[in-house]
Amino acid sequence: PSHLRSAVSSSSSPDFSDPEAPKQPFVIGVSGGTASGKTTVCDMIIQQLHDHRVVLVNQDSFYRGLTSEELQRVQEYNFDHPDAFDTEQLLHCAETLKSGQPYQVPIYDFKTHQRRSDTFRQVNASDVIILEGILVFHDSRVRNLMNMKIFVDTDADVRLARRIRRDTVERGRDVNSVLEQYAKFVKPAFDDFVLPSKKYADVIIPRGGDNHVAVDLITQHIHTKLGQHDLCKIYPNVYVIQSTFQI
Ligand code: UZR
Ligand code: MG
Repeated sequence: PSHLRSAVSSSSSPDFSDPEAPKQPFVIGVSGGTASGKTTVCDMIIQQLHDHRVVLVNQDSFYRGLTSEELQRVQEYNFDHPDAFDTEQLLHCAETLKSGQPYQVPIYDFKTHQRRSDTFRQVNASDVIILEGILVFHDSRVRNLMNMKIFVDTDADVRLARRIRRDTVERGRDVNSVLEQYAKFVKPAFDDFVLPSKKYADVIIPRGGDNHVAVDLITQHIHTKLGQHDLCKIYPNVYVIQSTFQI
């Protein structure tokens, strides 16, 4: 019956057993609170998958640029709310890459809160696509594209300490504004949107990037899946494109 067929085709697990089935990239979602070590975990996975083509797409790239009115009152802007992202575009990007087509990912500037108008990052088709960000599990359509969902679970005090260091060093903020923003937006949005999405995770990694055992287990699983997948035959050129934004 057709309702059964559509239920099967919308499954997040491609059929690896059928040799005639179209080869699709393996899509991994990596979520977790701010400064939990998501980017570090992704970088470790990418390093250990050196024999496959891996691309990392950061949800941060899909922040909407602020209007001039929003910029004037930037302290009141909630960057941790799902509406701060262009989720339709993120979905389109993920679908395009999953179908094997390249995508031009926008480049967001955290200092000006604007997208760069002069350039973008070309992301090519690959064996593995990693979607990383605080709210990548929020939208069910994006979530359903994922073959594996990882939640990086790091204590809030460790995350805040890292966040202060990163925002002052890399994102041009002062300590007071970081703390104010954390109390006003980051923490409430974590409780309201990020933490509830943890239930969708297949794997929860405690201690983030310090957890080498977890990353080993995850990459072992991906290797197994890609072996069944036999994608290396489609993409013989091995190289890695990394995100421009790092923790
Ligand atoms: P990660 N963010 C900014 O600080 N400025 C911006 O222009 C856009 C985003 C922050 C955002 C969120 N929140 O907590 C964080 N605030 O980037 C997400 N406040 O990035 O996942 O790397 O922590
Ligand atoms: Mg990051």
